[in-house]
Amino acid sequence: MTLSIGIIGTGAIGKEHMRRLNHTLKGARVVAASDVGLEQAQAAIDEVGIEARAYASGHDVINAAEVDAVVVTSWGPTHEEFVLAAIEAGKPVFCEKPLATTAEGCLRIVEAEIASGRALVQVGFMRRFDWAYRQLKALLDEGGIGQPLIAKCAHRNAQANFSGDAGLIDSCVHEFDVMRWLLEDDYVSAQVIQPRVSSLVEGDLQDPSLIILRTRKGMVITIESFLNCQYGYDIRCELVGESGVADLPQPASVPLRHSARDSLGVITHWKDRFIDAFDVEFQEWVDATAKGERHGPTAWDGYVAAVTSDACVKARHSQQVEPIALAERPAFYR
Ligand code: NAD
Ligand code: ISE
Repeated sequence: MTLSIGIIGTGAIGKEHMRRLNHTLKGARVVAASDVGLEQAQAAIDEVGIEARAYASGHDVINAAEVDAVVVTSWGPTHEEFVLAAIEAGKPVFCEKPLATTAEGCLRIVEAEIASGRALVQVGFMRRFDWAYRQLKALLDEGGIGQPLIAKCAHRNAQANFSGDAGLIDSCVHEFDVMRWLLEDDYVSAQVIQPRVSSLVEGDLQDPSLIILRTRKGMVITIESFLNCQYGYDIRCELVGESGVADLPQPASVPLRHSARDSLGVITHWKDRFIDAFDVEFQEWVDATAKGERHGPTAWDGYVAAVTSDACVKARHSQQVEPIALAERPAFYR
């Protein structure tokens, strides 16, 4: 069976996913697309080089008879509306992060999905599908470092044109999700510490930042968020356990000795660092969706990430340790 997909939002990542669904993966094809206007959707269809119909609105895509499942890759503030409409139409929906821009919005999706009685929603937290994080998790699960005690993460973008609190919401949301998955734990509090701002950052962005999360099982997690580190795209995670220390494996590159230096290359963009993770994430989603099964990060995971982002934003402004209080997890997501 080939899963026929409608995609809403044909910007940077929308086109990437159109390409991978039609040209890289098996069992799926994009048959419909929309953006803010018909022309934008048609231009993306032409650029990617696929046979698909352009629609004027995301709701038309969701309700199109030829569409079995929906992928939402439009701007964050539009996600809630489209995910709710897909649930209403009874169609499986893959939504890029964030699931919604507020925790309340995520809860509305959680409630709608439960009311529908079907597991329809997956959130695009692709790090759970990354080979490096999967290796680290396998080592942890087999007791390779004993009980984990401390995690030290770094999320560095070469340049990101963000303002305000966007780094805590749009960027670190990946750590908020992947560390819960890796450690099988939940957060209880957040603190955000600001060093002086890099002189290479423009506008009101406080960059870099240091986030400290405490977990229910008593771990401490630090996340250095640096959106304008200049030198590359660099994702780090060191786990300190009772009997050993494990590091997130890094992508391979050709070791080079040249001009009196011994060096390794550094990737410069998330698209390249996580290209394999996106492929695995979508292939597993397509396979599970075709079988009517649930797979991957749920609407509940989207909600927890949003609550964590909210607590971090509050902690940055209050300069206090802020609690992370979750609603009770519904049986549907246990
Ligand atoms: P983008 O600005 O390049 O593309 C967004 C597109 O959505 C634009 O083409 C815009 O015209 C369209 N759009 C806006 N409102 C719309 C509407 N009502 N209906 C249909 N289309 C609409 O942004 P992007 O970088 O492609 O990001 C899109 C989403 O993907 C964001 O939520 C972002 O956080 C997420 N993202 C995730 C990752 C990841 O690593 N998982 C990476 C990049 C982006
Ligand atoms: C982007 O939207 C992503 O999701 C990337 O994974 C992240 O590293 C980057 O900071 C975000 O802007």
